Amino acid sequence: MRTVFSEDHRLQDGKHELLEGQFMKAHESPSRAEIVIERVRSTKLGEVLSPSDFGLDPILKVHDKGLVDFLAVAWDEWAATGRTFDALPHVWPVPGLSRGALGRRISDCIDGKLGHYAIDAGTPIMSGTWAAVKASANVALTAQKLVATGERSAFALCRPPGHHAGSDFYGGYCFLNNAGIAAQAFRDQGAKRVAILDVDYHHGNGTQQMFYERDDVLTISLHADPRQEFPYFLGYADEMGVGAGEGYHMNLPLPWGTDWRAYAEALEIALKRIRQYGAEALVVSLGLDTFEHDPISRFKLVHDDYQRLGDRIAWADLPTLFVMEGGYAVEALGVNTVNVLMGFEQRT
Ligand code: SP5
Ligand code: ZN
Repeated sequence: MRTVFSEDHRLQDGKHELLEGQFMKAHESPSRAEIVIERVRSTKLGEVLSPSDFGLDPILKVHDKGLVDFLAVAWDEWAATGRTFDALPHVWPVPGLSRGALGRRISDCIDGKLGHYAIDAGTPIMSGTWAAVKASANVALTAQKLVATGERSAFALCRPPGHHAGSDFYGGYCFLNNAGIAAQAFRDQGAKRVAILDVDYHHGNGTQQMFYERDDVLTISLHADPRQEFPYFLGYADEMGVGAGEGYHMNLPLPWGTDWRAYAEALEIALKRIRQYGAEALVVSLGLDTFEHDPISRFKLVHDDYQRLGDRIAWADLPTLFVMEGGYAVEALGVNTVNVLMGFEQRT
């Protein structure tokens, strides 16, 4: 399997995030991608390619121009106030602070704009953020092209991750939805039906929102129950799509402490639905934060389970694009990620 990777990921290097009320060292760090690419190389998984530049068009197919334009200038506007530290929001337009039928006003002030576009205070913006974010989307699109032009699978080693970013919001360490952008590219290149399987520990709220009213992209997320976990407000089992999209979204929330046994049962439900749907391509939002030692998560998957995960995904028998999402037990991240990819390849 070939991997697409860009050194530009290093330009996203947040100092801090607000996590559970405390300002702490950012978990989503450059070391994450470095350890994964090292493992890809040392295991000789396959060739490593640099991304091509696809420009903004494929991004704007699934993201609002307002968000994209904001991300491009957010740091400059923040820095223009004289602030030399990472940009984070601190106030949000919750319903009681909103104008209802009058519509959302976007403040002229950078702090108002950050609150408008961000869902959390855990996703720092700095001078290199936009360059890293664009490179991450290009990594996904380059790997997507490999699969669309005949490769059985490819690995997009994206960083920053994407699945918490929706059409018009960012957060959860994510800015643009790399998996969603890639799924849309499959559609635009002729695939009639595409499935996105999200195995990150956290609910793929951005992916859900992006495709919620569509039946041409089936979205399924296995994740920690939002009763217990971020993003709290979405990810419940009764969210199944609306309008044309009704029946084309599936949430499989699982409790803290979930191990492979329970995880595999939910995974089987997801994969059977994907087969039945008749997808022509599969995009996997590959988060490894389900690992037993992940510092911010509470599932109990072990190293070998990731090979099983790859093997099960291969059972769907579809052209498959793996897109890197979360995973914060950095020491183990290279092994766990490549275990999934090797497990996938060994079945085929
Ligand atoms: C891509 C990705 O994995 N993003 C994850 C962002 C998670 N940020 C907030 C985590 C909050 C963890 N604590 C929840 C515990 C209890 N209620
Ligand atoms: Zn996650």
